[in-house]
Formats: sequence, structure tokens, C-alpha cells
Amino acid sequence: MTDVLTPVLSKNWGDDRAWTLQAYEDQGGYQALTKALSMAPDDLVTLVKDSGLRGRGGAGFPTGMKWSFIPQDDSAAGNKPKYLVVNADESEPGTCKDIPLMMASPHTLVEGVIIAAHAIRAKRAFIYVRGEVLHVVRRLQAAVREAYAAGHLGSNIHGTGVDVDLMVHAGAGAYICGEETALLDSLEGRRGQPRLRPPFPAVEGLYACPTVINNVESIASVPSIVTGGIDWFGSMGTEKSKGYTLYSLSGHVKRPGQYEAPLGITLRELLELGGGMREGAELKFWTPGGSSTPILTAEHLDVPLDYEGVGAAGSMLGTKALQCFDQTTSVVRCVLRWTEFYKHESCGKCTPCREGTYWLVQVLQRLDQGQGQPGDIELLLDLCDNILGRAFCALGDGATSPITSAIQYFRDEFEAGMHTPSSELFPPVASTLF
Ligand code: L3W
Repeated sequence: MTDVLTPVLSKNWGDDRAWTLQAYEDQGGYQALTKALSMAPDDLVTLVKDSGLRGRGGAGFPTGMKWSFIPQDDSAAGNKPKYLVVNADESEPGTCKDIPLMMASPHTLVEGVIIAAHAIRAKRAFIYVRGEVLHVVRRLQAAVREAYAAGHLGSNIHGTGVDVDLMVHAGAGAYICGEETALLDSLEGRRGQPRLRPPFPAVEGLYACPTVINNVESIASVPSIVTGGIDWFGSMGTEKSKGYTLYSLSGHVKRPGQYEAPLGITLRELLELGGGMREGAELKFWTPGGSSTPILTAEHLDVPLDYEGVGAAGSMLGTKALQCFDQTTSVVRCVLRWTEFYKHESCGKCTPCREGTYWLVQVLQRLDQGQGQPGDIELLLDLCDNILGRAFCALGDGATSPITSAIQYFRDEFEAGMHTPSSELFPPVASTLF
């Protein structure tokens, strides 16, 4: 079964001091950079476009297409500075792929940044890291220092005339700053709140200049595409969701962790790799892409984990954070915990999200305590309906996903909340996650 694994990004994670420049170069690191610097920027954009790489941060937007939006003509926009920003603000509940990647192999990301910056003709790049993870900030800063000392970064890189400066910026620990435009406001020194789109960052991003924002895993995948080529990359995955990716397996499973496998693998196969559910645990429900994606159930074990397959099953692949819950878990309590998170993290800019998440928590709390009122399920659905598509950014939409899907699959548990507390229906046990 382990032949299903396709370790590319994670291939050296177990090596001694894999994060050092020496170890990375010993494994062939920075050879993709040499090749990329000999290529014309437009050819690099075409290569990434043709590879079919899709953004690994949640939306699955085609990476090469995003790069091609950066104006390079003689227009006013084309003459502005261009920026590359890496979204390393990983905070989606259950998602823990970018942080291990940056800890174990920061140079894969740094190499990807230099190649991507060259492709879009950006002379300045930023990695915006989640503020709480100081160890990651330090590791990235050390890698950037090493890359400068080796001449991989800075002016006239290896005599090619290409200039790229890279700065690591630590956020202050706000989930909303993973939303790309809030991230830009935060990077500019303002309070992180989303901007209205359009204009998209590709047209007006950092300091109102054309900006590409990509997830850590997307950028870290680029060196392997430059070296391996599009046929190699396309030999993994599916027709529309190509390549390998990192899945974060967590919850009531025997061996939680990161599993690098092709897009299109199923949860059943990944669970086999992860040793299955824990002793005595049966899969009750799971998230395909973190708590912002509608939950699925044991019926969906054979859904292909690609953008199309998960979409057809009524959810989203999102960040590929597979949180698995067993029969001892109260759906109502779990959904309440997630909703409390969204309420806490709502930036407050728009009313549907700010007020809506507050009211959702109120209603879920009374259902959790067995004090629900007649009509509460309809009230929850109505509140979700008033948030979905009406909030300023995806945080509001994401907050509604676990609620509406949980009611769809486990309505009886919400009905039970009219008279019985979750703690009686599902008494907490040692393995209770929430
Ligand atoms: C130029 C156009 N650019 C779209 C760009 C846009 C963005 C990308 C995708 O949310 C999802 C969300 C979370 N011209 C463009 C264009 N673009 N049209 O393409 O855009 P979009 O709006 O589809 O998604 P998004 O706003 O990037 C991301 C879901 O991911 N998610 C992730 C959460 C993870 C975190 C975290 O850990 N920090 O927040 C989980 O499911 O719910 O649906 O770059 O500019 N015409």
C-alpha cells in the first residue's frame, strides 16, 4: 500500500538536519533554480500553466494562470513593481502541512520563491508566516540568510542579471490574515481585514501593485515541476487535479500525520496508510479540507480526493485536512467548537459574519446543553442562509459549511438538543477531541 505514497516535498523530512542548505543541496536542491534562471520568465509561466498545478491553499485556482494575470506590458500597471507573496498563515482547523514543510525543508520553499519571482518578474518577495509559530519564523529566516550567503538571493543572482530579495514577515496570529487581501493589509502595516475583490491582487495587490499570492505548498511544488517536467507531474493525480499533494490526517486515527500522495486518492486508502481508525473506533464523519468545508460521512470513504470528486460529493477539497471523528463524538459539540472559533476569528468588518457567527454560537450552545427551543434548527439554517454569499470574504461562508452539512447528515442529534445535553448523549471519553 505504501507504493501509493509519492514523497516529493516530504522525501527528506526524516533526514538529519534536512533543513540546512548543505543537506538540501546534497539532495539536488537549487538545481531547479539553475535551470529556471536559464529560462525566459514567460516560458516558466507556460510550464507551470501546462503542468496543471492548482493552488494548494484551499481554492485550487490554477497557479500558472494566476501568474499569467500579472501585467507585463507597457501599460501603467505593467510598469509598476511586481510582488510575490507566500501565504504561510496556515490556521485552518485540522490543517498542518505547511508548517512541517517549512520546518523540515525551508529551502524547497525558498527555491520555489526565487523561481516564481523570476517567472512574474518580481524583484521583491515576502513570506507571511503565522505569528504564533516563532520556531518556523526562525527556521525560515535562517534559510533565507543561507540562501543570500550562497548567492541564490540578492542582486544579479549567479550572474544572470536576475534580482530577488526575500523577506520573512511574522503576522500577529489572526486566522483572517490567511485571507489573501487581509494578509496584504497586515503586511502593509494595517489591521488585517479583507479588501473588496475585484480588483484581485494580480491587478492591485501589495502597495496597489500587481501581486501574486500563493500558498506555501503551491510554491514549494514548483522546483519539482521545473526539474521533473509536466509529463512526470501529470503522471500523478487525475485529469483535472494533477500531481501529488500533502494530506493532513488527524482525529481518531491510529497514525495521524502528513501523507503525501496523488490527488484522487480516497480516504479509505489514506486510512489504510495511517493504520486505520483507532481500536474500537468507527468513522462517523470527517472533513475533507478543514472545518470550512462541508463534513462528509462513512458513505464517502471512496470519494476521490480531488477538486472534482469532493465537489461532486457536496463538499470541497480545501486544504486537504482530513479530520476523522468516531462514534463517540457529538456532532453538535464539534460544530459548536468550530463555530466558536469562527466567531472569535471574525474580523468584524462585515455584519453578516460578525453578528451571524455570534448568533450561531448562541443557538448551538443551547442545543449542546439540551436547552434548544422549537424552531432552532430552522433558525440555524436561516442564519447560515443570511451569511452564505453575503459576507465580505470566505470566513463567513466557511463558518456555515459545517453547520448546514451536519444538519443534513445528523439532524436527529440537533433535534435531541431540544431536551438532552450532548454530554449525556455522548459522554466525554479519554479520546474525546472536543
Ligand atoms: C485574478 C480573477 N485572480 C480568482 C485568485 C484569487 C485567489 C485565488 C482563489 O479562498 C478558499 C476559501 C477557504 N482574476 C480571479 C483571481 N482569483 N479569480 O484565485 O480565489 P478564491 O476566491 O476562489 O478563493 P480564496 O479567497 O483564495 C480560499 C478555503 O480556501 N479554505 C482555506 C482555508 C485556509 C486558511 C489558512 O489556513 N490560513 O485560511 C479551506 O477550505 O474557505 O474557500 O488568489 O485572487 N478573476
